[in-house]
Amino acid sequence: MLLTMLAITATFYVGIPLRPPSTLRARCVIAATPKTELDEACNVVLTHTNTDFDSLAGAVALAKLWSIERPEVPTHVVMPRGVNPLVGRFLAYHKHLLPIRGFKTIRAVDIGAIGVVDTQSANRLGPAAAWLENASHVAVYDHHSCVDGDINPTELHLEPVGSVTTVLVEELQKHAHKIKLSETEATLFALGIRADTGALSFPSTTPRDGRALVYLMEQGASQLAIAEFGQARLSAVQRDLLASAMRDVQSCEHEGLKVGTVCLDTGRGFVTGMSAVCEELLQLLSFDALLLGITHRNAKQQSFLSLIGRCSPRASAVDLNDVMGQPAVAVEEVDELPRALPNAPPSVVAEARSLLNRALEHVISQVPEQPTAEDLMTKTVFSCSPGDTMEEAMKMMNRIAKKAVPVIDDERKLMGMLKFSDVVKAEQAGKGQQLVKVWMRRDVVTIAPEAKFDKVEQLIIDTGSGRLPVTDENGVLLGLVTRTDVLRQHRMYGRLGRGARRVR
Ligand SMILES: [Mn+2]
Repeated sequence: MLLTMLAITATFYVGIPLRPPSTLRARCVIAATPKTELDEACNVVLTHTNTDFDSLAGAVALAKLWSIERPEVPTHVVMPRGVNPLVGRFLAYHKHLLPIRGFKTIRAVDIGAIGVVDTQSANRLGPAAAWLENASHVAVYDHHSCVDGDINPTELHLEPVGSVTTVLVEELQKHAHKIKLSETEATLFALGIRADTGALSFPSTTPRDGRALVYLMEQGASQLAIAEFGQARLSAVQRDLLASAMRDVQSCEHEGLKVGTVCLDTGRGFVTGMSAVCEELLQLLSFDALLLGITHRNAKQQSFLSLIGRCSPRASAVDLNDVMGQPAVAVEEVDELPRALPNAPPSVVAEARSLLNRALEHVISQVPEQPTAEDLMTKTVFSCSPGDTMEEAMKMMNRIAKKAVPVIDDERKLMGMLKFSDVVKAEQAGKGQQLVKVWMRRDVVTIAPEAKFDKVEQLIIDTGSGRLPVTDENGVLLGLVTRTDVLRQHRMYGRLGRGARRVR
């Protein structure tokens, strides 16, 4: 069946790009192997496969650290299999300035100590995993907690920071009197920290990452080089695929989140850097969650599907690891064929779409139901009556420190809103004895108690009033939803507890 033709590979977040057939890559490496550098005792620091900036920077930093901690033999940095496109571009300009050696140029018997950075799993070391058995000493530096590593290290440095480079820069900083960083090193380390912390914006970022970045700037990290090499640039092929994706993406709303799915076909083999395309699409079309499926074929015309998922901070409840981790089990009939994929056989298109739909259902099942206006609102609301004088209203509003209060009649029916600025105006004009009903604003936007959070949020943002009265079908005031309630729902601020309601 078709199913055997399709393999699922999952990448998520600043994704792990899929690798091209390894045979091709291996052939290149063998051809480039110099024979003269063999037979030399050394230490080795390994990045993980598909090396990203954090693992390369961490590895170079550890090699630098070992140049003073283990000075007897040289320490080489080895990237066991493949680098991501950003790192590839950086290396094209800087490789000669870094202590990098090809995997094939090192004999296992020559290796003393091995350093592993940015992972605790042997299967992320590609062919270099075999070296671990011979090593006299294995040091692991990582920042991923909650992973079950299968490397049994002699020393483990596991720190809850945003990037592993931060841990090693802190170590180097302790030896600042002995070793100076080159501009290239400071720049690479800064790129490592920026990549894994989203330039200090990801939730996993800590003050330690910020301090390490400041230190690297002081050590001469080049802001120009960071701007040049830290930014993904779409290739012509990536741009074409992005254009197709923008045309064909299907979008749905679920519990206030905009979720998109799109299936693309490369028309040929694997295309690197599709996670950058996914990211661009998410930003350009303001999706909260986006699933991108890409079909491609190998030299034997076997079809593959790569799935990439990205989420905005609003979709924090979605766990893409969980979605992508699902096995590609039985595929049932597909009722609707997408317009995209002109180059792929229809059967592959249908199967890819079906797998994508399954992933979409999984994402949707993870999104919690939104709270309603009734869930969000404050029920104990200060109010005044239409018959109160402006002077009385002013005294009350000064006491409770509110910028506006609802005006309700004896049956709690909402008559209007009274603004503090109007109260002040009345006072200044000597009209403090006039009644509230003369001054109150009658054109008030209200919301029903069953309205969902996204509607409430949109109204609060659009009206700019900062508070929205919740009324029943008879116009009776039930409560108020405020900006603070909206912010609290987004959980951006840890200290926005109940006390924060007092903010004017
Ligand atoms: Mn990392």
